[in-house]
Amino acid sequence: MGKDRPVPPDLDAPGWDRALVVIPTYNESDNIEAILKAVGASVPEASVLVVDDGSPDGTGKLVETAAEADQRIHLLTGSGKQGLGRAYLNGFRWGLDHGYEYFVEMDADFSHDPGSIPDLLSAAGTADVAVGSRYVAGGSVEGWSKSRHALSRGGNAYARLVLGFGVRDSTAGFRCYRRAVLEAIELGDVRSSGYAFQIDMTYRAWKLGFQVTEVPITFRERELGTSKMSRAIVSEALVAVARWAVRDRLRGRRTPSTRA
Ligand SMILES: Nc1nc2c(ncn2[C@@H]2O[C@H](COP(=O)(O)OP(=O)(O)O)[C@@H](O)[C@H]2O)c(=O)[nH]1
Ligand SMILES: [Mg+2]
Repeated sequence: MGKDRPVPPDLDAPGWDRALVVIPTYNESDNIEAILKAVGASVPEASVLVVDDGSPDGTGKLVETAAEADQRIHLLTGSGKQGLGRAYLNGFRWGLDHGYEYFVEMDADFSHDPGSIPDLLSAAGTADVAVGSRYVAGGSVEGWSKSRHALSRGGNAYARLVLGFGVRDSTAGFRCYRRAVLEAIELGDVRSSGYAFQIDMTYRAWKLGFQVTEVPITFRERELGTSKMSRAIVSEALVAVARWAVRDRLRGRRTPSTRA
């Protein structure tokens, strides 16, 4: 067989016009217009849903204006700052109701390169969850101090060890879920926010037997706006991981179910 023979398109595979990029925002007026443009340039066929918690800096207004000019841009407004987890859960429900197949999570602050979205979508086309990973070969972080790096690496090693999955960057906020995963997870049971939310969703997908794959990405610390990361968010994750591990050990359920 000639190796130049074109690969026939998989007609059953849903196209990226059924991809929804969900971006949670709180006070991202310095970044939001540019990130919307960059996402549109990287995956023109995808839709974008910004989940803004009524940012006092007017982020929501900027999104409204962008949405008037581009029908692929949507805004969901939360009532007050409710955290990253709540924003994503509301965004996922909106996307499930609107028939999307691929759900990309990304930050508004350019820490996640919109140019990597196609890599995540491609990987999610064969796996169920594609995690944009800093900690697999080819992945990296730019702009972090040694101590910030150690916190992230340590937290990830801890989650992997305690929960028993193989994912090296379970706190990553740049990822893509297939619709089936979000339908299978009881979204109403998910209470965590911050980094705990990302670990929680990874652990739930893995326990349900979905394939979680990691795609190398470069994470860059933000240049504009301010981080909402706090000591409370880190503590929430550390405590939650221990609690889930103890609960599942008591129930004798620590290995993934097998999916056909
Ligand atoms: N809707 C919403 N978005 C949030 C909230 N907290 C953070 N974000 C957004 O989540 C993304 C990541 O937050 P960031 O502060 O950059 O966290 P860091 O990267 O861990 O420092 C950014 O797009 C934020 O604007 C929140 O309470 N509600
Ligand atoms: Mg950030």
